[in-house]
Amino acid sequence: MTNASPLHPDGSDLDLRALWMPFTHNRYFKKQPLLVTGARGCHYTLADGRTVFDCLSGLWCSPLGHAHPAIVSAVQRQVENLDYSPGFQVGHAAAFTLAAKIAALAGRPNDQVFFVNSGSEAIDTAMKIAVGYHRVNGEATRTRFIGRERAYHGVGLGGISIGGIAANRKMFGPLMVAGVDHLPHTWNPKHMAYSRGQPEWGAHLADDLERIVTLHDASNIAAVVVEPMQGSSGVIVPPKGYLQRLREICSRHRILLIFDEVITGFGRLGKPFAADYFGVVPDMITFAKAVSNGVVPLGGVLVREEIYQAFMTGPAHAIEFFHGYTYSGHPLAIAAGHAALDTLASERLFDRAARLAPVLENAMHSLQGEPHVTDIRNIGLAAALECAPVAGQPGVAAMRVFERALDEGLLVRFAGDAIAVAPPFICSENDIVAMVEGLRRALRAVPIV
Ligand code: PXG
Ligand code: PLP
Repeated sequence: MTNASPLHPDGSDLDLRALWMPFTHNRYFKKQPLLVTGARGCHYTLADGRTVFDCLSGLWCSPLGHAHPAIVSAVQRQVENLDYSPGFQVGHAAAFTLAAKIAALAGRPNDQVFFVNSGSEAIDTAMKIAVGYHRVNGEATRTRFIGRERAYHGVGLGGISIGGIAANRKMFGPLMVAGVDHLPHTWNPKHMAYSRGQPEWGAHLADDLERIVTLHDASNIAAVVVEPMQGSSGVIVPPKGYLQRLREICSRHRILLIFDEVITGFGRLGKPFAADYFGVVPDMITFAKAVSNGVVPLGGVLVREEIYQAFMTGPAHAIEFFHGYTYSGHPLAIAAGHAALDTLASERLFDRAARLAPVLENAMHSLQGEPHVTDIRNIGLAAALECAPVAGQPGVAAMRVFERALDEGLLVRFAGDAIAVAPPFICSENDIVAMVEGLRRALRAVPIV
């Protein structure tokens, strides 16, 4: 089978057949390919020459926009000086200083950082640390995990097991980690449609954790894992008091609380971490994405000091934790991480995200009443709108809005029937207003069927 022949950047025909694209409707894409040829600031250039606004900061990972000069030059310098060095048995200084920088940023200067290459790896790593910790602590029966419905924790076997999106799980049943329960998700349009920021309703949903603890007994439970704000499933914002209640129940039963901050980490809510925003202290924080502005893959787990210390037993010459990746602490990723975090700090971009948040909130909520829209949610510099599904064709309504938004010069993200936006921190108020006006025109252009 041959494809339509989109132009390769060098002008030749491009054969699309060999690449199996991730999380993509491959057949649809290959009929009408959307190729990106460049990126600068808040915009991408497409193969047909159009420029589009990056409404989701890459896949939530590029708050500094694209081709930021500080990151470009840091990575260029690094590749010339030390392109790779193993992370096992030897180290390089910048990995240690970046770990300290992240712990300090989190206000937890004695914490430890374990570096990985993605959010999925961060979650698998945190799950191993949790189970290992209880074991070295003399509580080897604490092996169960509690996740949430609609949660996205990446695509590793650990992440899909505690994750709560059926499509990501249903094919892979036998591969999944045994012993996982799921708390209910907190989105309930009847009680919270069009809430601005945190909904008033829903803190009581955390009490389901008590039920699960009673069912299995706390002595069998390792950790509760939640995204403080559920990003992938459409910006589901925790009800007021909900996360505090989870923390209180976990502490009472000595269950570890893990915040998956792969999306919320490094300023998306206008604070370094969502833990700061909500005033809740988790035992571990998983991060990825914005830590390196998406320029070189990097992720990690921030771990409370006493968890690390618990592993530091046995003979000093012995490995304490049998885990790590070839590219843990990769020099290029670490260089990108330093440059990204230094730039976020020196340009006070968390504050800027906090200042832009109400602009995004007001603009997005002005879409209430537009065709298709049934809910609008927002927190920090992230928002989503829910489209009424086309009967029998879930996801199609949001896909049509995505297509029309592209005609308006906007690259938005659709997941299910939600459209999510999370613009770069470096964008202007005008960019946000223009983005939402483009979305409005897109919504109006999509026929109601
Ligand atoms: N945890 C959370 C909370 C995430 O959002 C991961 C783990 C996995 O990270 P990696 O780096 O393995 O992909 C994620 C990733 C979207 C979208 O459009 C979200 C993610 C990835 C791709 C798209 O919402 N989140
Ligand atoms: N598979 C094989 C055969 C390997 O040798 C390795 C690492 O040495 C891996 C998988 C794991 O790769 P990574 O460390 O990049 O996750």
